[in-house]
Amino acid sequence: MSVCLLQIDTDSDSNTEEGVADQHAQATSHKPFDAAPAAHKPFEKPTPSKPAAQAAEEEHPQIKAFKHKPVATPPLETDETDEHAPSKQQQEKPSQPVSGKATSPPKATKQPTGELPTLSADSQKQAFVKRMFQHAWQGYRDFAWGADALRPVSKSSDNNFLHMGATAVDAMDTLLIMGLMDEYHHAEDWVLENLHFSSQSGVSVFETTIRVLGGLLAAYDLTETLMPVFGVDTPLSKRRPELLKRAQECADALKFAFKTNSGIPYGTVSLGGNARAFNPGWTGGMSSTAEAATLQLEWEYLALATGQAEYANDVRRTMQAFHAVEPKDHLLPIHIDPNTGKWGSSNIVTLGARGDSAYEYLVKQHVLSGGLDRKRHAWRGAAKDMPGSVNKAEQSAWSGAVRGVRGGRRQSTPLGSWAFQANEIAYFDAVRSMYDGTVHGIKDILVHQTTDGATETPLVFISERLRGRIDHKMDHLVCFAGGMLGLGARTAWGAPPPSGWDKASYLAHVKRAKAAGAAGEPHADADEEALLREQDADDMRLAAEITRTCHEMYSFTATKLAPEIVRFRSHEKGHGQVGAGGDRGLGMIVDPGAKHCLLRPEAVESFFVMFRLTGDERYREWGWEMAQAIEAKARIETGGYSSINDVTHDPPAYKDHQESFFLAETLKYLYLLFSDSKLIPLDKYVFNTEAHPLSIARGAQAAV
Ligand code: DMJ
Repeated sequence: MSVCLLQIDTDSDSNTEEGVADQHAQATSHKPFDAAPAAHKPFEKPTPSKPAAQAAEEEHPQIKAFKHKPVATPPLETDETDEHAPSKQQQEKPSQPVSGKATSPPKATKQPTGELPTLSADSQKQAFVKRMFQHAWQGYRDFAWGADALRPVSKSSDNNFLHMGATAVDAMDTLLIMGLMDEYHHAEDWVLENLHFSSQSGVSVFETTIRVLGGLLAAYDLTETLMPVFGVDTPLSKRRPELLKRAQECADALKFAFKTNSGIPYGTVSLGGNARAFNPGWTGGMSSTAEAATLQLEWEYLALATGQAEYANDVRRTMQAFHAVEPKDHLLPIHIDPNTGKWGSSNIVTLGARGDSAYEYLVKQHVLSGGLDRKRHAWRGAAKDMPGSVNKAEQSAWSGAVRGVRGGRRQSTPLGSWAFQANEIAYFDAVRSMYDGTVHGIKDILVHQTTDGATETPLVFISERLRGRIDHKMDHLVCFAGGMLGLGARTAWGAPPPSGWDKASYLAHVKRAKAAGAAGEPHADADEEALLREQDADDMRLAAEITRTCHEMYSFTATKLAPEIVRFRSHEKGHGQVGAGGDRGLGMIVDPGAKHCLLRPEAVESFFVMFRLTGDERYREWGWEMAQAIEAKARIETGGYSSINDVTHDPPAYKDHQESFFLAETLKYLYLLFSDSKLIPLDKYVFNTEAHPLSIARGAQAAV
């Protein structure tokens, strides 16, 4: 057994873009990347945004705690660069009144600290979801085997996305989790015999990372870590080592995308003879924030599993680049220039397309490094399991630095040194602090609620900001945020100052607390813990509210399926708000330009995470309603489920497409929602953004 210690080097670079990118790909020529080393500075804790003291006007009491200040809303303006932005006409004409009575939010029944609840399975519903998966898989196997996706209505295939058998590799770990071993081995054989990274052109670095690299790594992980669940003492696949090898080949094929001036990777690569990394012309040379900042879990894990630090170096350099330009309000614009490392001029902030998983990975990097219990930080495990190849001098420098960290004397050591490697905790501390800052920004600026609706309970939503103007619009993609906020609350430390504290006095307080604590443990001071819990509880409330809104996005349509985008009515004037008058329902409408449904996972992802964190049965009820709606409206008898064109029209018309994430994510989260809490527990695994579970603190355990 050996463990790798990660080394940050200072001479690589990069950038990327989001799930819609492939539709726009018109590869044009690009600046060749050059390899000038970027200046680096050790991470410092970012300054948390100061909570606004003033109470938000006209607030519903239940969200007062997490909405700190009103947002200035200058005149409407359409941002042409946002592909999801509806036309002005669409904004001014809400298409349909809505009606219905909103449910009240589930209570965050458990304190955000303490043990996770023990939950038993609902076996009948779990079996139902498994049959759904088998039906989806059968369609793919019969009509699209080896292609990226199934076209279930025409019984044909789509291979224009990655050209990597995306569904097969994306679904492997779901097959394992469901115990469908014959199908798993069939898929694994196909992947190991046929999936190579040598000829694909114009593929997304992000999509390949989250679906293919993530899929391979999760299969590698679960074939070992699920052994106790299966009651066996040998790995679930003899070919397990080949999975890691293939994952490494995948990363090796992509890694030149990181060779940019800034550390922000390019979004697209062409492999093979004419290999190049670039951002297509339609991006204006920009990388997308979500894409560049959603590679870290997979590449970090690969570094730990292979013992090769270079994979982590690339993605940490990307994090440094983001850290260097972190805005004062901590909200991340969705475009960034890989050459300069500066934000693009579009100035759009969203937790939807091109922003979403950047926020998610900030908190999940921290989780991967140590999990729900900070004491399990990888470096602690690593400290006792030093690799044999490390010499004595290095070992003692490393242990000295660990002691420094433990003693609360954070060292500002140059990146790339052994001391910095030992200072892993400082790295993840910095990333976690970025996350904490973004949560403040989200609460201060983006969180709003409906007003004037007929419902007793307003809907809380996360809006977008377009060049300084708030747009009361929410993509289904944003629904991941319920789970993210819940997870963040359960793993909080180093949180920004709670409401009522100014930064300076809070930091002084934390410093005193740390100095007083035995061995400098960050949470050694009870008073500090109480403050952090207040913040965590607040985040849990917001998590529950956002998740409830996402449930309403399903239950208020004719098909009981959610549209791609909704808009909200609110007194707070904003860009694209639902107009006053007529609408006496939820204060939410289907965006007229985005009525389709791709059977996306984000809402059920939050149901699953929130159920595992709180044990509130309502999340299971909501998941069950969703499963029933998918079964009723999207099932194609000959095999598979189809995305639909318009959720407001029943019966709906089919898009004739089954996305790979429907098998990788939607059905996996549904299955796990009804499983007992011992299957893929949240304190042992972290899910990548494509729902591929990776063992936490793998570095402390990995047999290389
Ligand atoms: C998936 O590929 C991932 O969940 C990604 O983070 C967002 N888009 C799709 C699912 O909606």
